[in-house]
Formats: sequence, C-alpha cells, structure tokens
Amino acid sequence: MKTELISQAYAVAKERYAEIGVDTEKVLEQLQNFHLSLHCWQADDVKGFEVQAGAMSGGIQSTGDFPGAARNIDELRQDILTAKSLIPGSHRLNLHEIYGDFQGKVVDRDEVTVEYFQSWIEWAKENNTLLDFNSSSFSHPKSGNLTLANPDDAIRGFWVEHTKRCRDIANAMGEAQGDPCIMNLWVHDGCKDVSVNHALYRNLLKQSLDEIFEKKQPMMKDCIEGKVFGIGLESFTVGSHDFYTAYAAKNGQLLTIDTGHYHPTESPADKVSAVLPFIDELMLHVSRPVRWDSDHVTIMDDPTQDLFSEIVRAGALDRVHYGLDFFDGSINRIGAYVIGSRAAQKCMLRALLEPRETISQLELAGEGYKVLALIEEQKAMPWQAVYDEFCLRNNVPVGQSFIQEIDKYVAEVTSKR
Ligand code: RNT
Ligand code: ZN
Repeated sequence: MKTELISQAYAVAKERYAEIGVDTEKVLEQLQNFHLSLHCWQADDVKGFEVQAGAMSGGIQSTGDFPGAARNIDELRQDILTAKSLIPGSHRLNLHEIYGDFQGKVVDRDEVTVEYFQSWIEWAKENNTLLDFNSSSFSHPKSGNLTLANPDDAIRGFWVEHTKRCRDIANAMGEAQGDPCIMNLWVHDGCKDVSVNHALYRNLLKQSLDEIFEKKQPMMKDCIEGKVFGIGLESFTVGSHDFYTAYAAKNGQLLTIDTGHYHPTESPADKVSAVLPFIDELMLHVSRPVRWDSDHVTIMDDPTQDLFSEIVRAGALDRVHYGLDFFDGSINRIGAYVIGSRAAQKCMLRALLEPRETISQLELAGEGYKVLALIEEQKAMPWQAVYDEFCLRNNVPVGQSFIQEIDKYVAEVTSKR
C-alpha cells in the first residue's frame, strides 16, 4: 500500500474528527499506551512444556490440528516475536505455569519455583516485554472435577501449594521487570450433574483463596476469574461470576472478565460499570464465544466493541488490564494472534474516537434522537484511516499486507515443523 495514500487518508480523517471535537493525535497517543497482554497459549493449543504433560482437561478444549504449532519453548518464543512484529504497539506476554523452562525435568505443580521461569524473565527483558502469569490447575492427574474446592485435604492442599508458589513466581517477575505482574487464578471446579454440596464446595474454595492470598506480594496483582460452566462440568461451577465478584469486592483482588464466560445473551460489557464502584481494577480475557465458551479468535464484533466502549465511557482506561484468551487450533496460529490483537486495538480505537462529551451532554439534555444519530454516525467515520496511520507509525504492515508476512513465516519456519 502506498504510504502517501495512507497519510492523505489520515489527514482527511484528522479533519473529519476535528470537526466533531475529537483530536486524533491525542487518540493515537492513547492507543500507543494501550497494552495488550498476549496469551502464550494460542501458539500451541494450551499444551505447555511439562515433561510429564498428559491430555488436556479441566473443562476447556482447543479444537483443530492445523500444522505448525509450537512444540517447544524456542519455537513458541519465535512465534510470539513474529506475531508481535505484526501488531502495532508494545504488548505484554501472559504465561501459564505449564510453560516453564523445565529443562527436561519432571517438576510437579507443587514443586515449581521461579528458577523455571528465569529464562523467561531474561527473554522478556531482552525483548522489551513485561510478563503476566497464571496458575495452571487443568491437564494434571490431580485436576479431576475439584481442585481448590476439593473436600480431600491432600488434593486441595496440593493446589493451594501450587497457587501460592505461582504467586511467588509472579512477584519475582514483577520485581525483575519493575512493574507488577498480573496473576490470574482460574480453576475449573464444578459438577457434571446435580449435587447437594454446592455450599460445601464454595466454602472450601473461599478457604483455599484465603490461604492463598494471605501472603502480601507487593510486585504482583491477583485477579480471579469465574465462568458459567466447563465441558463435563455442566451443572455447577464453584467459582461462578457472583462468587468471585463478591470475593474480589470484599478482599481487594482484581476481577477477571472473560468475554466467553457468561450466558449467551448476557453482556460482559455491562459488568464494567456495575463492578467498578466496588472493585479497583479489572483484568479482561478477550475472546469470542460461538454458542459456548469456544474461544474463537477475537474479531470486531458488537460484544467486543461494547466492552471497550464501556471502559472508555466509564473513564476506566487505567483501571483495566487487557488480556487476550482465545485458542483456535484450526487456523494458522500466528494469524490468530494478529487478527485477534488488531481487532481488540481497533475496538479500543473506535471507543477512543467517540465524541463522548458531546453525546453525554445531549443525553443529559434529553436529546434522545441526537444521541442515537451520533452513535450511528460514528460507525461510518474514517477510524480505519487512523488505524492505518497507527500501523504506519509503528512500522508494522498496514491493512491486509500482514498476510504475506505470515505466508513467508509459514514457508520459512512453521511448515518445517
Ligand atoms: C477457561 C478460562 C481460562 C483459560 C486460560 C488458559 O475457561 O478462560 O482463563 O482459558 O487460563
Ligand atoms: Zn479466560
């Protein structure tokens, strides 16, 4: 694409937005400061690098076996750097515990220490990347249906120990990078069928969380993620959205909103202003549920747009951490990262370009049709020219031209795996 054309289109867009009181230069600056946390697990279908790794479990599933998945830590790092080179801006990397550098050793989850993440810390530093972290309670012989809510003390204790150790690792990452590492806690605990022990399981989960969060960890932040159900655990989820919202509000954790974790007609976007008066910060897991929590690649759909618009409208940009959480094994995985990340950025860009103040005043003045008119008009404003300019300024391919870069990477790298 010709650079002059992009610049000309941007110049026109800048004028058009200036007419409605929006400063695109300021918005471009805001977009530059909008950092996604790229999830490492799209690169290998959530397998990780444990020597003793078994089958995937815990109610989640990655479907498809598109060739070229990362098979080891070096391939995964190379894939992440390639994806990052095609996404404008600077972004964090979100690791799961099972992605440690175990160096051929069997390290059980209750034995993990920061030593196995030292090479990640160094890699991140060399590549100017900040790290986030997750405890991993799935895909393990002790995962079963219940982990932190297990009435068997030995199993519950095992997962409490794992999660405590993960917090130590996250804190060490935070210290090393001079920026708090955000650690997400999600467990699949639930029941496949009717059960009479819901209260028992929830009290056990609360007890486990109390034990886990007892230790103060100044360089990490804890976030907790609920969901509706997992595969094979359809009837009951111990860590539901209500459970974690109440826990986070009472105890000061961050709440994770995964866009695939609600009932199909429930709006994740609507949670933002509902919980922010009580919860200081949110973590997002931006994904795309198709009929269930399928974790399809994020696109610019209405739910994603609504979510980012609600954050901007709530003035909460700096109270939210922007994690991605999709894993599609049926398409090129680098392509998945690039499409999903760019879609999230475009939604954020459109949210930032909205003439909020004007629309807000009209709404307060009771000018209903004008509010609707302006919101409708925004959809056809030249936001795309602003995004192209953003790519150009960040030296990444503009528009669809990232496709040929991925083709090249396939030819040179992933097709040889
Ligand atoms: C599962 C949760 C969880 C996982 C990752 C791998 O439903 O969304 O966040 O996807 O931790
Ligand atoms: Zn999630």
